[in-house]
Amino acid sequence: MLIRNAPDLTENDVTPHEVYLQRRQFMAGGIAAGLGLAGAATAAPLAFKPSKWSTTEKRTPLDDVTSYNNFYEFGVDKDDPAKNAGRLKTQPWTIQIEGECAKPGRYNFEDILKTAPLEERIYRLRCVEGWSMVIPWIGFPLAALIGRVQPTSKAKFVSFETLMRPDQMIGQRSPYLDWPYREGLRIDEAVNPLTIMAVGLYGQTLPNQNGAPIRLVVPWKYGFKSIKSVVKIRLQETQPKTTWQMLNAREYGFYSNVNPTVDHPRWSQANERRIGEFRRRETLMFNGYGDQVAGMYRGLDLRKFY
Ligand SMILES: Nc1nc2c(c(=O)[nH]1)N[C@H]1C(S)=C(S)[C@@H](COP(=O)(O)O)O[C@H]1N2
Ligand SMILES: [Mo]
Repeated sequence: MLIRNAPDLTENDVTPHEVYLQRRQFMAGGIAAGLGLAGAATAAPLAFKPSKWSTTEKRTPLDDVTSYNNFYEFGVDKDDPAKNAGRLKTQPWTIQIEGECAKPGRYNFEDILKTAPLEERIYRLRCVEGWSMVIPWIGFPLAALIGRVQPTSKAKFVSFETLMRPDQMIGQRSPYLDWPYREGLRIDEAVNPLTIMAVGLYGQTLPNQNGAPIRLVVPWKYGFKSIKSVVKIRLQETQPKTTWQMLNAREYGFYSNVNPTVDHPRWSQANERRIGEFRRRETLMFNGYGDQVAGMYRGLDLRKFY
């Protein structure tokens, strides 16, 4: 793995999250994957109700939502997940829920689906790299799942892990990230009504490249917080380590709230390109969800806790 410093960069070099790797090593994995099953897993329709939390903004076309992705387990380029995620087996699937709760255990996906009625949540997603989309997710509040396992008073944070399966996730054969992918939230963020576990989009089960069969969606934070293909959730007293923070703590903090006034050390966060649009838009504080979430950060210095 090779991480270059800012002065060596040209615009063409600005690849996802500035992670660089030895191209040749990676290409070898790509060829192997090409022999496997490419393409999307079969999508199935889902029943859901609308939600008052949905934006009325124009939705990003399904084609863009499924073909322009970050999912480093399948490669670092935007088209890699669509090309390589088809070989991931998402059945059977379980989530291990552990730590500070009365009902820890291994919950299977079908059981987790019964946690709460499915809703459509049309949310903006703002990637830290400067692009955004509007995605009609189908999911249920994470608060409902956390409620089910009865957290103890020591549950101050929630940590999440993605599946580790290098034979099906070719990116995991290279150590450019410290696998498995990890994320975390404060407990109040986790149970905020905007925070959902998504199991579908555009009315159907999730395509593999979007994090099948179940992933987190936290719409007021940069996209990388919304961890895909979750297999482990832990309630804990201490703040968890997260993948991007472990890679570069100066550039990626634990909070990662969308904030146009705090630049990434190497680029501005003041505006963004909505996928499918030409003119850049102004980025909104908390990605436009301030009315629902700003109260959680009252008194917190958002320059320090970025
Ligand atoms: N496990 C895992 N989750 C992940 C990522 C990843 O590489 N691995 N990428 C993140 C980033 S950077 C973004 S912007 C969103 C993209 O979600 P989408 O592809 O569904 O739009 O997923 C996030 N979740
Ligand atoms: Mo991202």
